[in-house]
Amino acid sequence: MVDRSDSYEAADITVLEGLEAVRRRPGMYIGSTGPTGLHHLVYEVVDNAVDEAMAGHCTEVDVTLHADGSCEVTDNGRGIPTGPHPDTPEKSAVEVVMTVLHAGGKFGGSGYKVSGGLHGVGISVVNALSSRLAVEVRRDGARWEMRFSAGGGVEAPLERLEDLPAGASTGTGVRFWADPAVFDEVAFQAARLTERLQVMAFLNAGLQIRFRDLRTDPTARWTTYRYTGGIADFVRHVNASKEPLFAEVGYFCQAESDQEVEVAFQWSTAYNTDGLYSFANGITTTEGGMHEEGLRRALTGVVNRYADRKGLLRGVENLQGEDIREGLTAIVSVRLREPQFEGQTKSKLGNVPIRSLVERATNQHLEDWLEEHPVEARRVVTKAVEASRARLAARAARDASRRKSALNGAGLPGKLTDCTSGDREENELYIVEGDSAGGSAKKARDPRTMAVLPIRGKILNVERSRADRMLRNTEIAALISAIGAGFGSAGEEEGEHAGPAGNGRRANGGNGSGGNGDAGFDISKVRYGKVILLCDADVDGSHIRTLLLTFFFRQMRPLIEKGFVYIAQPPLYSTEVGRDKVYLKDDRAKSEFLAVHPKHRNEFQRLKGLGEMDAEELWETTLDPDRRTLLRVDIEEASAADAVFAQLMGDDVEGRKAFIQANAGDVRFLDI
Ligand code: 0RA
Repeated sequence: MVDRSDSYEAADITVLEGLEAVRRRPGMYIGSTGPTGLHHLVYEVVDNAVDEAMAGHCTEVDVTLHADGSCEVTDNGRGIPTGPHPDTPEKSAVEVVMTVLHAGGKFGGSGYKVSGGLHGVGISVVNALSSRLAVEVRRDGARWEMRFSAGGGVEAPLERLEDLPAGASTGTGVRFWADPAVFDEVAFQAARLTERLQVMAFLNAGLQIRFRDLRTDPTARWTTYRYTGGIADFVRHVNASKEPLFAEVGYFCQAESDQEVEVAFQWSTAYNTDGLYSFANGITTTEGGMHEEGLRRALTGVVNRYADRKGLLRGVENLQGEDIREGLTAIVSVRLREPQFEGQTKSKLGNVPIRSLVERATNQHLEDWLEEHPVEARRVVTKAVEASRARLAARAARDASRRKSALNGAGLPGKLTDCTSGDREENELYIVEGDSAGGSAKKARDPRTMAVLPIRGKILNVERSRADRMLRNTEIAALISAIGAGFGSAGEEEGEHAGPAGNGRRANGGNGSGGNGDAGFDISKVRYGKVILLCDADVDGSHIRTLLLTFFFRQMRPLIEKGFVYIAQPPLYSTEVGRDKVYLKDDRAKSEFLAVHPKHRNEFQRLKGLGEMDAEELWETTLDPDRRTLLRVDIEEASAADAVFAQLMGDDVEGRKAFIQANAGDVRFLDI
């Protein structure tokens, strides 16, 4: 017979080895030891509570940031079992859950468990990476507590603290101190937490999640997230600053053996096509995956069939997915066993069977919705038909402008004053704000290598208009032909056309040229080695610069990615030294100047516009390659920039104003 204390020790050693492994390679379990990993600790604990909620035993989760740096998560679930654990009867279940990797799951393999948690690592990982942790359980008529030391070692065994009155609520509370020996930084960011907690509340209809931050204000109140409408409320929230095509958000769900899908949707008058948000087991899947694919495919098929059946296509042969998705905000949330997260950032759902579930559910329920909502359906189809017409018109205009430039060799806009050198590498296109500054620039430039295109006032905000309207805008048209390389992305058409779905291969688009006629922007045809934005250093100038960059970002992205786009920096101040005028680039240059000229008493003029300088001054301060400073526009991460531009240029007018005002005069924010 085995000595009981022996086996206890043996089990103990295994436990410590498990938690030791987590401490040795934290990145394997929580992704990183930076801020992302730190916040992941909180989500891991909250996910456990959300699991209880999904099992129908918990309705409230409270998250508190304490002044001592700890984070506390309490719930009103069943409470972690306090009795002996079936596998190691000498230990309480609380101890096992907190110290054994992957033991967080409910014991005994009880049927339907779709757990959240990015890697489903379990709460023991939080313990391993904390310098201290205390767990409180209300269960079996009593309040219990157990404490752990740095790395998850047992500091005090599970203790029964007090009896609770009959009928007292059950639950679990976990308070942990993230270990500064593990993390680069252990201060939580409230905004980061609340953003995720709000999404969790949206994804779990009816669940109440509260948050409070007592670190700076010990009397801070709770912020409460609770949405009885679940993801339908989520769509309403996303569309809050938009103009919906119809009032009521559409919703459907379907469950099957061990997987389920929920979809909520609403169209607005917006022109964006990236309003699809997807989740798997409560985790955001920013790279998409099978659930998104299923939704896109079915959406395209269902709307096309409906439009055709009702005679709403009016001359348009076939609506493309992008036409139908224009202005759509949709959320698809799936729950499944063993989700496979793939892709660059492990945020793409790989489980193939979920695609057909989502596709079947959408085919059936969206078709019903369209039939039952004829007024709404007609608006949706009408918008998609308009989007389709606009897309075809833009393509025709693009083809025409390409033919024109092929015929007359140049087809250059009248406003452009071109340069003479044939060497693209040394050629520069100055895009200048305003006709008068344009005039100075034309006089000041080196005509061999510098071309000047004056842009009048605010160019069209391309974020808020369709391609055909964009092309009719003379400023934009001039920009496109001056640069000479077309615009837009090569017509990317997904394998999601109406008709037989096949197996994901692309069906013919039905409009002859397919994606190939739509060459899009071709960087090899760009006529200049540098495209330089020359705008005033005021709020208007910064707005125009942002509009131009948005245009490049949306329609000529490689131009930014390949480092062709620059920002000229006209000086901010001028002052007189004797009979000479001195220009100073910015405040730093001004203080450096004052350090060198401590006795300088003359005033500093703040230069408001480019128009205030004559040609010679403009050359000396801004154009002369030997003296100027150019800022290269550098997009490190296209997707991050994308979000910033959307926020900046999208429908949220107030948010955009605030952003531009906060950043006006500071061109550095453009170096995203
Ligand atoms: C193991 C088994 C059961 C619940 C839990 C763990 C549990 C863990 C956490 C972590 C935070 N809150 C939690 N709530 C519950 C099942 C309990 C039962 O069958 O009664």
